[in-house]
Amino acid sequence: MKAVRVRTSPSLALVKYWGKLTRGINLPATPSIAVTLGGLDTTTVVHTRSHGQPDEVRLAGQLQDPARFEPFFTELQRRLRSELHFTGASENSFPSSAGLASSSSGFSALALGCVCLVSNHGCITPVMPDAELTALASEIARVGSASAARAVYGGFTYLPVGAKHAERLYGPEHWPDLRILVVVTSTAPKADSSRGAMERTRLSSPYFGPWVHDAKAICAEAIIALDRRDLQRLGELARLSYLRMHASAMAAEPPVLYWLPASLGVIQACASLRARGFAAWETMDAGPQVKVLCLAPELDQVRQEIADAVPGLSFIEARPGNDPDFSEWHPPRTRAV
Ligand code: 2P0
Repeated sequence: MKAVRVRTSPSLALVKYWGKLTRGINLPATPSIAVTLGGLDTTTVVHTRSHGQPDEVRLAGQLQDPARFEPFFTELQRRLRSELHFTGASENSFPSSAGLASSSSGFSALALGCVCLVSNHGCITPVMPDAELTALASEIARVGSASAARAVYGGFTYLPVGAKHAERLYGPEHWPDLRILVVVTSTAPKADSSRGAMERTRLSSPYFGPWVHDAKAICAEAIIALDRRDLQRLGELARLSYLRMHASAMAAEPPVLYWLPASLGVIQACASLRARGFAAWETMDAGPQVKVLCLAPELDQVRQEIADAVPGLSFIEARPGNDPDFSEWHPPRTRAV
């Protein structure tokens, strides 16, 4: 097999990773737990390259900056003890670089595809790498983007402080009626990359230390709430986590401010829904979109009330996603004229 198609979904943190340790590459300073967003897809076709050709990545046909991928491919060669080079061609079913965690699904698909090609060399049918190889793919994906370490798994995941790879907490069957309503307030690519913004927060925000200090206790309690499928408590902890992350980021110099007026409108609409007894718990990442945790029977009403409260939004409905899937890829046949 020389090419494989891998589908992954982005990893939405319920408790946030924001900030890196000063040693290693992309080792998180805070622990995170996440749900993989089934319903948002990244599909990446990965090929091995002929000898002497460099690694190359395209997103929606556009060649990506090789410098962004260099540490990832260096780690890949080192960990797989392989001199192979690869090309990856990726498409997202959702807006890229807009705070919807496209780097998590992008790097996880690329890492899984490369691991699959190396480990399946000579085989015909691509399969999900075994647990050990998936952990290895998670470790390699982390060097591309720390959140990508989580996106090699479906369901619910955990990335501890300083961890090289993520762990699976539960598959999607743990909480089948959980829904995540992705509320898109803007599809414009963000001006402040999450990588630069979190480093600026670490270096200049007086609140970075307290944010890191609190994060472990929030995460430990959130793991218990997730285990119990206790949306009320998980929602409260998710809210603490995203607001403390953003509070520390806003206090950086220069400030990191991802929120738009519409983002705040959605936050207020969720508070109003909760005041009327609905479970609607919002969270935000490195962008202006708001993601709302709710339960399947209330999803339509939650969406309608948010749409009525804030004009101009669009919505994507997600649920705990499945594990990545793999299929063999063949080049399209060119017809003789
Ligand atoms: C997360 N985010 O836990 C947090 C919450 C955004 C807010 O991980 O520098 O693209 O490549 O490791 O993973 C987004 O940052 O950053 C992110 P790098 P990444 O999902």
